[in-house]
Amino acid sequence: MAYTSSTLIGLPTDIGASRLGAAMGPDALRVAQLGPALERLGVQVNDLGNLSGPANPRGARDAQGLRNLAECLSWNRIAHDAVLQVLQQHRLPILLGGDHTLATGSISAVARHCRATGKQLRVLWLDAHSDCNTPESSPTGNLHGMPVSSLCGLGPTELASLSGTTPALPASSFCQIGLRSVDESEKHMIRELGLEVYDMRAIDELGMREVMRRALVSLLGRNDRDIHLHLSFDVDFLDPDIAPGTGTPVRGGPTYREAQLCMEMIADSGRLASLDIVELNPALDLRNQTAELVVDLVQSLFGQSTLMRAPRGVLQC
Ligand code: EXY
Ligand code: MN
Ligand code: MN
Ligand code: MN
Repeated sequence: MAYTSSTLIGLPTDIGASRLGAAMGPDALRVAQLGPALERLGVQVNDLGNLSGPANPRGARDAQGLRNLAECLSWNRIAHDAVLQVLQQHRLPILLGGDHTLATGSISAVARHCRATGKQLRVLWLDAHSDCNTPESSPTGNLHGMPVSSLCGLGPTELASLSGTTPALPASSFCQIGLRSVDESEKHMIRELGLEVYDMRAIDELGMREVMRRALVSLLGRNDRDIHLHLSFDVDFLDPDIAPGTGTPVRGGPTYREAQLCMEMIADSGRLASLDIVELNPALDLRNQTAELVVDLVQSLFGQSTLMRAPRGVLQC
């Protein structure tokens, strides 16, 4: 790993979602022993606890068609500032959401940090959804369906400009994996932005190993000091049979073994430098099994393997 020190940032909000409950995500991950699990792998962990922000007013859609924009903006500023501060301390931030709106703030901070340090940013977006609606196209007005377009400069202006530039990063930095619920408007947006997408059909046809090899190949052979790999992990990426604790489940997602391989191959790249864990909804979970599964997968992401492996930075395929 490039980083042996990590900071957990709890952001307890469901401001961007329709269903309540993701606000309890950070504590469910602590109950599932996320910090101690990382410490067992030799990572030094610091937990900032849960940061505070505005309550969820459960607002109706405004004139722009958005719900809770002001509160979303506050939460994303909090996410941005916390993630930036952790990066400046040369630690690996782990954002504990909270809904996926928070990735706007988190990735805006990562983009700002990469600009300041001359690094190239790659964002892996694990999700059942593409999250690239705009205020004009969104069928729901929920801001957790818009972070990718916001980061690409097409969302609400206040969110799109959080990183200090608009867009925060080029659309070509993104790679989306696991998609299986994409609105018609988003299909056009994916094409317009030229997003690199491996949907579930690609995983079925190519296998997770080849999908991850393609997703990571551009990072290899480069000095890891020049690369920043950010993982935005929406829990609804996982098949709901193994991960029921999420607000927008979609059947037909990656199995336990596919998800493990995905995390292991990211670990093997040796480039992971920041992480969002979002959309865990303990109110919909069964005995915290989804949180426990996420902790299990994050251990693989931080290098846990059954046998001794080759040095990091060597993709095993
Ligand atoms: N595409 C739908 C919308 O824009 O409302 C559903 C979005 C769900 C987003 C979840 C978090 O990934
Ligand atoms: Mn740094
Ligand atoms: Mn999402
Ligand atoms: Mn999703």
